[in-house]
Amino acid sequence: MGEPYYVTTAISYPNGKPHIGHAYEAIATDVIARNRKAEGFDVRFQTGTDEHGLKMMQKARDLGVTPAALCDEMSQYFKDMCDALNIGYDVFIRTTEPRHHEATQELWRRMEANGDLYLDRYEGWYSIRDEAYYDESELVEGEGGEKLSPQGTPVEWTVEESWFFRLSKYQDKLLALYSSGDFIRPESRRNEVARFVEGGLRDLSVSRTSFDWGIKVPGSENHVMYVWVDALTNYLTGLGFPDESGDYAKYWPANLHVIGKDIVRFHAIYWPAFLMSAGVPLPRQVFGHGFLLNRGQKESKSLGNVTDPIGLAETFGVDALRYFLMREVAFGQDGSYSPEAIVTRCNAELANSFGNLAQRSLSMIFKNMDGVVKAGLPQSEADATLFAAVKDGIAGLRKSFTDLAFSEGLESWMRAVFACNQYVDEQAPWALRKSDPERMEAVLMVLFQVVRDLAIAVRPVVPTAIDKLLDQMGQGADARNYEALDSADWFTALTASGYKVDKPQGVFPRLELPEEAA
Ligand code: ME8
Repeated sequence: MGEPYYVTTAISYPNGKPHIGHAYEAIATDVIARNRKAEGFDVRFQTGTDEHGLKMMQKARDLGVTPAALCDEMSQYFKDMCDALNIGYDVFIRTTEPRHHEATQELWRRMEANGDLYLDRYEGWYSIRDEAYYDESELVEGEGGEKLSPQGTPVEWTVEESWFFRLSKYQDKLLALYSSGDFIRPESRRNEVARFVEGGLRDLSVSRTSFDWGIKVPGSENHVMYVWVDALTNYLTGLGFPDESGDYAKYWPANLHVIGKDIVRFHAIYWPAFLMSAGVPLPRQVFGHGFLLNRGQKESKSLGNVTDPIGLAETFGVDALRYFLMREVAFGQDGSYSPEAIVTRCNAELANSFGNLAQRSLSMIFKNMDGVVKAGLPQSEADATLFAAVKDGIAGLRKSFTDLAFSEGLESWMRAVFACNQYVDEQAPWALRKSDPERMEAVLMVLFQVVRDLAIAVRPVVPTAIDKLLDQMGQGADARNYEALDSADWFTALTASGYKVDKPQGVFPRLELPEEAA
């Protein structure tokens, strides 16, 4: 087994069904996990649901069910989404699990033992109806000039007992962390967070007494923990913390937390401060990806433009959706999607370029060479040039993927695919069939090899289609990682095994715009 690599998504609030943002994050993280596996790492991939807090309690109350029953039902939708999108997680964590309560209480005890938790009073404008505190700046004025919450409910100045975390103590340590490496990416987000921390940190209220759907504070049973203390700890729970042997010893500290830009502050300020306080090593990196917009607009119930990501995968295919998202959106920036954009991108690149290249090549080998693959044929300069271009394109993909620059990586891969299609046009193997059959065989064998390499390279993004293709190319399930790209003798070994190409089945169908979207 290779070096350990632990990657996580944020855990989703299951107070609604999964939306395209959840799908995007899960897909991007899955591509990272599959890419690291392909590079030889021993990968651990965790995702899950964040089930405590006022929002879940209110939603359950509105529906007339218990919060626990609501969580069971809603969490399943997120698991189903992962299955539908081919997300190969190792652990799906739910914060209502007993093991998570134990882990979070242990982290709390360690922060308390370090002198970082103290009881004080929390004061603010409280709405009993919303069960929430509001900032003075958020309030609106009622008809009679009275103060109201943004929801229009009455608020009262309320003083409540609360535990506080000494966040202010960690300002300098956090700033040192940001400047010492690439803890926060992309850089624009790091600068934002650093500016915020430089402005000064106030201690953080980390418990509530006004509701009880949460993790109890050890020794203060009428308090539940602030939901972010609970939620962030999930990354430790899934490794068996507080048991520090086994998975924890192997995979902690996490290599990468993949999250959206709206929750970078929680991951880049609170989380490392809690861990420093508890004496737990810090994760190596937090990456804040951008938001996905529907034709440039945020999805919302009131606009009626909420898309079910599972429906998109059913319409266009999981691999097409995965490819589109990784190719179209520069990782770290916002991006936009629409059915037209998915169809255009996937038809141009997957169906017409790579899919067609693979299908044409295999079908000419099947028809013109009886499916036989042959090694040791004479090589021309054009062949050597093509091998070099493909090698370059794949090296570019690997480098960019390591840097989490997926769109660039796929662009580099696409350049290699274009070089192959140009080679096919120039060599015109269909014409060589009569004029120079030996050269035709050589050309087809070059194509077989480059298609196989390009397939292996892009497999983390479109695993289902690529596995179907590699199945048709005699490439064993254990020979699909990047190590296989460096193998010097795979092709000779394949030809020696007597392998024959069968009548090929296309793996990247041309997409059509569904009628309702056209
Ligand atoms: O924030 N595009 O949960 P969540 C891309 N429970 N990403 C998006 C998005 C969009 N339109 N909308 C949301 C939470 N996201 C907390 C996390 S982690 C310890 C606790 C991302 O269900 C969002 O940024 O609101 C977050 O990373 C993830 O989806 C879950 O969001």
